[in-house]
Amino acid sequence: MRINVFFAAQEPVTLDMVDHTVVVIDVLRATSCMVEALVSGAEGVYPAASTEDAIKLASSLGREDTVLCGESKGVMVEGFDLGNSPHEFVPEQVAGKRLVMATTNGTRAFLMVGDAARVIACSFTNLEAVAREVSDVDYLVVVCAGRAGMFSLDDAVCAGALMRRVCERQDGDVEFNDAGIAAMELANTFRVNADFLASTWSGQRIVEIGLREDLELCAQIDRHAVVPEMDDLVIRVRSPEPDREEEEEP
Ligand code: 3SL
Ligand code: MG
Repeated sequence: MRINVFFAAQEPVTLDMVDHTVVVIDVLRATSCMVEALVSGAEGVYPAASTEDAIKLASSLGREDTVLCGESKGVMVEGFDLGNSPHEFVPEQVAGKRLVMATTNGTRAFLMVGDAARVIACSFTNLEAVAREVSDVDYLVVVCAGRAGMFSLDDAVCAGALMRRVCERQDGDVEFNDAGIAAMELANTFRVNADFLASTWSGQRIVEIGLREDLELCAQIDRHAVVPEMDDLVIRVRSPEPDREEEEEP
């Protein structure tokens, strides 16, 4: 198995991915929100590159069953239905709805890798489910959304934690690029909790805008067992959440 990590979603990320499985990580907060939304019964998440694109897409899909969500500078965009706090994505708001989501880094990262064979969304909250899902691929690419094209420690530690779990499942050799080696070292160094997230560049901003409670949720490792996967530019749940399935049984 070969694992290549990109520490930020930039142009080179788009190269040579057609045959690869790509995992996109934006712990704060896009992929954490996607996981919550899909577990809460959202029909699918449509990532948009900008606020303007999101508004256009929502009106072409039909505004009635569409929830416009995301952020600009961390806060909800005027005219949107929801912001980018994972707590907002509860069943009362999103069940059965299409979500059109525009965020500064996370949703753009998905669009950059839209040509890959498979694109999966990962955060700390669904780490184990994703590790299980990608453990048997030959070539894995992990794209950290980063912030403004730059390194984000929260995403890098999540990438390293994912790789550690994937490696634990391998019998054979695993090769990494240098960013992959560094990500695994980082995952060994930092203990993941809300204080850790609050210490990061992205986390500091979230605390500043009064949304520290988001960090508590985003730090909950394996809170859910879903694998969100993008198909035709829509992110949907690949495997149902076991707890939910059990609950639904007669
Ligand atoms: O950039 C993104 O995609 C974000 O999720 C940023 S923020 O955490 O909502 O500010
Ligand atoms: Mg981020």
